[in-house]
Amino acid sequence: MNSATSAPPARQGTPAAAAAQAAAFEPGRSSQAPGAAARAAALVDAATAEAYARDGAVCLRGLLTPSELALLRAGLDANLAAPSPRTIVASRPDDPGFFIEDFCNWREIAPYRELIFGSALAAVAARLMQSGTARLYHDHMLTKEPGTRQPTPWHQDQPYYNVDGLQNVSFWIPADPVSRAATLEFAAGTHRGPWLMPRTFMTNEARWFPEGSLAELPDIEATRGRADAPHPIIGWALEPGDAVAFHMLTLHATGGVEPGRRRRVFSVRFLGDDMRHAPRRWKTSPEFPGLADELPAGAPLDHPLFPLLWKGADDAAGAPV
Ligand SMILES: O=C(O)CCC(=O)C(=O)O
Repeated sequence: MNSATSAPPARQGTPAAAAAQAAAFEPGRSSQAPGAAARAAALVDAATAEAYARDGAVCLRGLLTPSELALLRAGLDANLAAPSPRTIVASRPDDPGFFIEDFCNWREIAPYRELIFGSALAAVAARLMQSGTARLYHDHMLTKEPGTRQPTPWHQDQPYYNVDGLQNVSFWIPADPVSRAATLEFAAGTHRGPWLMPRTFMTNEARWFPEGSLAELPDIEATRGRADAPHPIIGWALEPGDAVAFHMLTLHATGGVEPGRRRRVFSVRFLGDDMRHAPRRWKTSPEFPGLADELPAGAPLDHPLFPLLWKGADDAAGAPV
């Protein structure tokens, strides 16, 4: 998502520098984290995989272990103490709270990296995507401080991204308890398409596509709670360690957060076998400056910025579902 009220500053460094930095983590790191296949098999049984394919969103209870949750919190602390140049403030100046986002920090923030490389996230992603491989796309921190009113309106993520394809997943992982009222909600089944007109969150102006060139968002709220809703709204209250997983085309939204309740979230996004580089004419969120010069349109995202973190093992537990 991109709810920026202010444009992010230019990304520091070149893709080549970033690639060199990323490569430092590559040798000997197949990222087949010990036990990941078994944990993924336990978290994503056949019913969960089916629900993901049907609805484009599922709840995963206990996705993170307590030590992984500690890494997440350490990463968030470091990130919030020293936001990157990519940070954006996504709430209005008169909002009683504060909504801050940051992107693509796994190379700089060691606890984020350890969490992403050392957990079962990639293996879980592969099972949900029904993909033999899982490649990291990017990480995205979204923190709403207590009392933040700024909602995140219904939107699809993929129009903001530089990737095409169907096998993808984002994990939305809160570090704080999230009530049913403040959780991320999904319009079930919208991941099957079509692409819907992206609009600015503040002013509702069409973005990148000329008015009328894409279908408009259906009025998801109009059928909230109705048995005949074409796209039922689904969502779950979450405890720290739980997460929701959703497709990059699934319409999703959240409200603000209650006074006295902080909501720190880390979204980690993965790409499966069929995902391809799709340089856009518009500024993507996040941006990957210079990448279009290194990776042709239509190519797999085989680049150190997007490390391959999972390759289906020979054993049944590691194989794609
Ligand atoms: O956390 C939020 O407010 C929105 C999350 C979102 O849109 C995303 O992770 O793609």
